[in-house]
Amino acid sequence: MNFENILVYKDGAIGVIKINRPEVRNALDARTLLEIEQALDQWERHEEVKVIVLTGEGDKSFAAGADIKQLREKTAVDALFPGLSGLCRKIENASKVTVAAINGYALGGGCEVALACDIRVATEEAKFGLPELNLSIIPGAGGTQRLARIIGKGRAMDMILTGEIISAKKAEEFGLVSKVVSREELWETVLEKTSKILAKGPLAIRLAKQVVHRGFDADMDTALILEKLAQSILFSSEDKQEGITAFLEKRSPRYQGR
Ligand code: CO8
Repeated sequence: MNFENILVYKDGAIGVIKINRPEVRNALDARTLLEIEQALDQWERHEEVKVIVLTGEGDKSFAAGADIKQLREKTAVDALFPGLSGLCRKIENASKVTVAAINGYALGGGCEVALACDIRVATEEAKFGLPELNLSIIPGAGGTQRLARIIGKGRAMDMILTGEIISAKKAEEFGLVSKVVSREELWETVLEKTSKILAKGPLAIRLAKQVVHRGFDADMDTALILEKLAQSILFSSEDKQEGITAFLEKRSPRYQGR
C-alpha cells in the first residue's frame, strides 16, 4: 500500500508510524486509520522491529481526533463497525511494545490512540482531552474505558463530562503519560525507553504485556493464574537460564527469544 497520510520508517529496532496531516492537526480520517492498520501489520511482521512508535508530524498535534468532517456522515450502523475502536484494540493487542510519542494535541480519537499504547511520553506543549461531548457524542474508541483504567474513574469522568483539555504536566500528574520532556528530547526519550526494553528477554516482554493488559480486566484470581502460567512458560525458557547465568557471571545476557 502507498501511504499518503502517514510516514512510515525504521530507526534501528523501532518501527515509526507518523500521522502526516498537519494541516488538519493530524485528524484521523478513514484512509489514515486504514494506513495505520497496514503499517502496524508491516511492523508486526518485521523481524528487526521490536518497538512500534506512533507520533504526529509537525509541532502542533499528535492527532486532533476523528476527522470531524467525516463524522458528519456517520450513521448509527457505522458506529458498530470496528473503525477507530478496532484500530485501538489492534494497537493494544500488538505483540510488540507500542509507544505514543505525543508531540502536541492528543484529543478525542487521538487521545484514545495514545491510551491504547503501552507507554506514553509527551512534550511539554502536548495537550490531552476527550472533547467528544462537545459534539454530543462520547469517546467511542475505548476512551471511556481506557482513560478510567489508566487515571481512575473520578478523573476520567471529570475529563469526559467537562471536555477539559489538560496540560502535559497535569497529564503526568494523573499518570496519563509516564514522562514529559522538551520537544528536542522527545526522540531521545523514546530511544532511551527502547534501549531499556531491548535489553530484556523478548519472551518476557511479550508475556508481561499480555498479563498486564488481560489481567487488568479480569478478576484477581484469574489475573493471578494468568501471571502464574506466563511465569511457568518463562521458567522453562532458555532465555530465563541465560538471564540468570549472565547475572551470576556478571555479563550482559544474550537472549534468543526461546
Ligand atoms: N477533524 C477535522 N479537521 C480538524 C480537526 C478534526 N478533528 N481538528 C482540526 N481540524 C482542522 C480545522 O478544521 C482547521 O481546518 P481549516 O484550516 O480548513 O479551517 C485546521 O485543522 C486547523 O485547526 P484550527 O485552526 O482549529 O487549529 P488550532 O491550532 O487553532 O486548534 C485544535 C487545534 C485545538 C486541535 C482544534 O482544531 C480542535 O479543537 N480540533 C477538534 C478537536 C476535537 O474535537 N476532537 C474530537 C473529535 S471527535 C472524535 O475524535 C471521536 C472519536 C470516537 C469516534 C468513534 C467512531 C465510531
